[in-house]
Amino acid sequence: MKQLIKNGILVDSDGQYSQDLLIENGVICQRDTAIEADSQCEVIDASGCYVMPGGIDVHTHFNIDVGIARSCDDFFSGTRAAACGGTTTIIDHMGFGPAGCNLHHQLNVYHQYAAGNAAIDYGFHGVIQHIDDGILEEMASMVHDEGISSFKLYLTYLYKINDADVLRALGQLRQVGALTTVHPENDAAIALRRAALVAAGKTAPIHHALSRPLECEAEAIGRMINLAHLADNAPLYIVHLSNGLGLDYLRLARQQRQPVWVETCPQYLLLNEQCYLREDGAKYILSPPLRDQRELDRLWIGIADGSIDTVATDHCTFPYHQRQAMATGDFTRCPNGLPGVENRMMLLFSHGVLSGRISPSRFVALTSSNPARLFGLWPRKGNLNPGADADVVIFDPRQSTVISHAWLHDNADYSPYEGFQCQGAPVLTMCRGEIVARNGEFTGRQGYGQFLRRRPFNAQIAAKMG
Ligand code: DUC
Ligand code: ZN
Ligand code: ZN
Ligand code: ZN
Repeated sequence: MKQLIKNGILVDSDGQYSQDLLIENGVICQRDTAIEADSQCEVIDASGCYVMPGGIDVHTHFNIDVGIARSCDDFFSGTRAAACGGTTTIIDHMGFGPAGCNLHHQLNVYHQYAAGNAAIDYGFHGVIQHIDDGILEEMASMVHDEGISSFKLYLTYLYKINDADVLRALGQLRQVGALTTVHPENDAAIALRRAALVAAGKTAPIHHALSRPLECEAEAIGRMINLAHLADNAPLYIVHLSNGLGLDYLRLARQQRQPVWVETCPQYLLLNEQCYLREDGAKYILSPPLRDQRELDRLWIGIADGSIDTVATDHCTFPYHQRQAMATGDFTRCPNGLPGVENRMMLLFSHGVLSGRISPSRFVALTSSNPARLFGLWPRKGNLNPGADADVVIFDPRQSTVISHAWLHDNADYSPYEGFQCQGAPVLTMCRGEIVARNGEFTGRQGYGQFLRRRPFNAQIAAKMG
């Protein structure tokens, strides 16, 4: 089976080229100017469009049990929505398991969730919910036998770990070739503020934001940077950055050549804390919370100047009706998280590329190449070079859309981006040569997605990020 994508503008993280792309059996076999189609070739005309590596969303929470509720997108509905939005690979963050469970326990649970369900390729980030000798010992086999080369620690929530355990985890993960990722928020500061707000009867959605201001996040980012430095410069990845002060700490560490990287998400670039003052403010409760517009502006500077490395979604869906029923006006009872896996690519393309903030190449770096390089998928994913999987998204910059939950493919009952105008739309998504979405419609198959055994973290590959 051969396919030829003709007449488009090929974009990778290095530049853009008037080239055609020849695909054979799901793998890219040639990229060149004016490739001739032979009789067995299916020809896909990409005139006027950008042809880019399929999106890699390295932060989703499908089917996650957050203790008070389970998110409503599973590995099928979540990956179906991702495919329709131009994403061909996701890496899901495992949720917490039973107290005391080991790393392989959660891995088995997640294999069961995803196998036979995912419509695009997938991997998992491990979760460290406690540290003991057994967990430290298991880490090597998770990386080398299971293909799990990144893990997440939480500094808040039920299974937050203390600084000594953070140091032990960072040191061991560095040694076994894994990247440590972290949800950085200062738990004690949040608990104190939250208790004061609740005691004063202040439980509206805006008080969620006031209970965990940006200092709580920035402090934890600064602490993690220093702990990683202490752990013999362990590689560190900060998830879902929402503020400029944390970014400044990261810039300082990077200037000193510390191996630290950072992700942000469309919600922190495009939605501000005014959302909490709306009548439907509960739709926007997530952690870290949405911030003041000045923080959004600072993050956009980081998107443009290269100091932010990836854009992922943190897709974690609780329907509005469930939020209302559970919260009954009290933010502390509302499950946290926003949907968005289907809109990441179009939002960043429209508000980043077509509004002139970033180049098409930088878009590819943020949405695909950098994630592949950091998370052990390069060179199989994240590029359009011969030998790579034929994971491709074709973006038509002439198409405009208004986002409405009515045409999205997740299981939520709302979109936080309802009514957003987007210029440019993904018109075709291909995962290993299979067309899994066309013009916003799902054309793939439940269970088509393959588990990706990721390579160990590689500092040389990470150093070449765009
Ligand atoms: N924050 C959320 O809002 N939801 C899921 C997990 C997280 O860190
Ligand atoms: Zn988080
Ligand atoms: Zn998350
Ligand atoms: Zn549809």
